[in-house]
Amino acid sequence: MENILVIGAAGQIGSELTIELRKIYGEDHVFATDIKQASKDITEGGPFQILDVLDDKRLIHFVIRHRITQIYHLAAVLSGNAERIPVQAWNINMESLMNILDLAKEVEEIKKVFWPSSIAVFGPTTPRINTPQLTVMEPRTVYGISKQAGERWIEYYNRRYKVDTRSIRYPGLISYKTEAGGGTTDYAVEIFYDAVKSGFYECFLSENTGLPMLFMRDAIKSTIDLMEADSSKLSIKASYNLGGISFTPKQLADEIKKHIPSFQISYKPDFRQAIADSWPQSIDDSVARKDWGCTYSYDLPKMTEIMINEVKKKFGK
Ligand code: AKB
Repeated sequence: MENILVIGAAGQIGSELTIELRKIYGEDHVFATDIKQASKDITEGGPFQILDVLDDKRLIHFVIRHRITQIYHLAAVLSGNAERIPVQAWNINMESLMNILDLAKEVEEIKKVFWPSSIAVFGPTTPRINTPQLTVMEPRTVYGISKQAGERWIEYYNRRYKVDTRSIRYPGLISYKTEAGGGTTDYAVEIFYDAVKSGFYECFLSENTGLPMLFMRDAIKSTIDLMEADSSKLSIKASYNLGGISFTPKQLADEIKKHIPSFQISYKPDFRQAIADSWPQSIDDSVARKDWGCTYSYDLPKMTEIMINEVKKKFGK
């Protein structure tokens, strides 16, 4: 029997992943935690507790008491926010990961650990089109540096201590349940809220900034598929590239206009433009496809239609 701990369950990925994991493993077997209160469907749909991943003593107590067998550690300071508090962001992102890795090394019951990496591990010297799995990685952001170092650490614990770590380099994630917070790809979520609420969006990236993105349903499915894959098939011990769909703000705005013809967009790039310009425009995920059969179901038109309908429902429109 699996007992699963989700750290960061109130966040953009955690709030949807927790619900899917509860469908698979049973609501009493998926323990949601966060440093902030989660939404009702998380707190009422199964066990939820306020827990700080940096508090290693409470963490180990929790893991032993609930006989945890798998950990999804999703808590992190994202790219935009991390640039505002670089040292603090580094400490939070790295200390939390090291706590989890040490825990998984010490507690025999813990069989698998999932930790998200990001396209932020790449930098301006990386090939930007169809970025390969193995390539130059010279990230310019503190978030990217923490993800790159994290990848090396999870691989180290995997090889040296046989901790079964699994990871995906997420592109920008698009979802309607919980808004993103502090990332560079967040424009692709905010745009839907503003399009529905006011019919206007001021984008903090320029119109032709291409970035890889992924609809949350595909991200959740990929995450669970990777965690359920036979470990002998996984050739990558660091983190898998995931491509999803690549588009620019202008292409997304044009797609939104098909549903809301009066929608208007203007462009006022801020400090996040330099971050986006250092990231890939599209990703080669052939290794993930080969190793564990990664596939996607949502393209730009399908994702846009669902986002608009769901955000409209949220605002009673
Ligand atoms: C961010 O923009 O910081 C994140 C990411 C790509 O990891 N969404």
